[in-house]
Order: sequence, then structure tokens, then C-alpha cells
Amino acid sequence: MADQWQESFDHAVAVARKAGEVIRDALQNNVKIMTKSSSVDLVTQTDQMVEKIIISSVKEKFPSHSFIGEESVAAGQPCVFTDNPTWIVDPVDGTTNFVHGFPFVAVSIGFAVNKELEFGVVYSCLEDKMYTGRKGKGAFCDGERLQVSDVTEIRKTMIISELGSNRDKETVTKIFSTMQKILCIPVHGLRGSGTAATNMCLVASGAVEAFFEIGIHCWDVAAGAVIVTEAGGVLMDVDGGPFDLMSRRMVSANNKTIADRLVKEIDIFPAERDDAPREKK
Ligand code: LIP
Repeated sequence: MADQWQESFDHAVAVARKAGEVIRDALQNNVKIMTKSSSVDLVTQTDQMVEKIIISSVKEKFPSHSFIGEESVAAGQPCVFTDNPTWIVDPVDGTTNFVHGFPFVAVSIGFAVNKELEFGVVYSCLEDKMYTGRKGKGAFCDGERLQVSDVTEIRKTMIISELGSNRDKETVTKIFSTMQKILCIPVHGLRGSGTAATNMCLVASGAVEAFFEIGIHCWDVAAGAVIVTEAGGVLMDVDGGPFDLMSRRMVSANNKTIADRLVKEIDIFPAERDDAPREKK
């Protein structure tokens, strides 16, 4: 049967690479930095420009497709996930890293049809690494097939997570409490790249055994979700239930044994769903 999403996938890879070039060029200039939900939730003109480049190029080739873009939602567009072919875009995943020149910044493009993720593309543009995953066709990094780690003992794992941008003391206490419990299992190590998409590609490549976070958005993880599962990994909710792309929380791991063990340590705190009805501004 003709592969009906091949053209969309090829375009996602091409536009992710082009977006990465724009991001690298922007690093040489003093881009304007703005804030969103708080003083530490940063956005730059580069985030906005790169999202416009991605979305306009897709609209030109696939005018009937839908979009969920981080900066479009931040500008007031509703985050509506329908059965229509939908591009789920984080133009600059790791914006704070980008602002500080910390070398992990990714373009993340997920694509779903009938609310099922069909492919994911994550271009780690400062490393120049192109991660891809297509449903039923495997996951790759620059053409090399990806395979998750085969570790099943939690005490032999490297775990990756993030501190996020929430600075509410009660929430931060829960985040640190979770990290302390996991670290003291003990695990070999706890890391964070600063971008969820990159963290998930590290799970897919076997460099770490699991990524978890509460507070992420669908655009941070849509692409990585395909790459992890196509590399043999698993996804679940932080309470052990099924993964829910719009829930703003997830565990991705090399296998269910590790995922189930991690879930026991996670202190859950609320995060408003991406698709929650938004007050009219
Ligand atoms: C980032 C996520 C990361 C999270 C950060 C931030 P952004 O995405 O990738 O997991 O901890 O707070 O949300 O905002 O750089 O696109």
C-alpha cells in the first residue's frame, strides 16, 4: 500500500533541518527575549520566527492539515487535537538553553492522524543530530537504527528529568522530593538536558533508561513519543496509567519494569491539560 505519510515525513525532516540552521545563526545574535507564564518561562523572537517558518511551509504543501504550535498556542490559538492530520510543533525545545548558549536545543515536530502519532522528528541542532521515528518503521539517528537499553534493574539505570519552569514552592518541593527518592534508590545517575525532546531521544538511543516529567506540553513530547516507542521503549502516565499526550505528564522508559518502578517514586502535582478549555481573552 502506498505510504501516504511519506511526503509529510520527508517535509518534516527537511523543514526541521532548515529551522535548525536558523536557530544556529540566531545564536550569533542578541535575540530579543520575552517571558510567558512567568519570569523564567522564556520565549524569543527565534522561537516565534522558526514556528512561522515551519507552519507556513507545511500549510503551503498540505493546506488541509492542522497545527498545534507552542508559540501559536501562547499567542492565544486554542490547543485542539482532532482526527485531522495534525502537526504538533515545538520550534525551539530548550529555549532557556538557547538563551544561555547551553548546547542542547531541538526542533521537535510530531505528526498525528486520528489522534494516533504517525511520526516524530527531533533535530538536535547544536549537535547536528537528526532523530526520526515512524510508526511501524523504526527509529533512527542520522540513519543509524536506535534501540533502547536492555537494563531491567533500577539500580543500574541512568534517569533523566527536568526541573521545569514552575517556581511555586510546593511544586518545587515535590519535584525535588521525587528526584531525591529516585536518586537514593539508588540509581547510577540523574541527568537533564533542558529539553524534553532531547531527553526522549536519549532514552531511544539507550544512553539513559527513562525520562519522566510533569509540566511538559504535547509539543515537547509528541515527536519523542514515536521515537521512543519505535526504538522499543514504552510510554505511560506518571500514575502508571496509559500515556495521554495532552495530560502534561509522562514517563518514557526502555521497558515496563523500569517504568513501573519509577512511577512508585513520583510525587504527582497538578498541571492543567493542554486541551483544557481556555478562558476567552
Ligand atoms: C522545555 C521542555 C522541558 C521543560 C522546560 C521547557 P521549551 O520546553 O522541553 O522539558 O522542563 O520547562 O518547557 O519551553 O524550551 O520549549
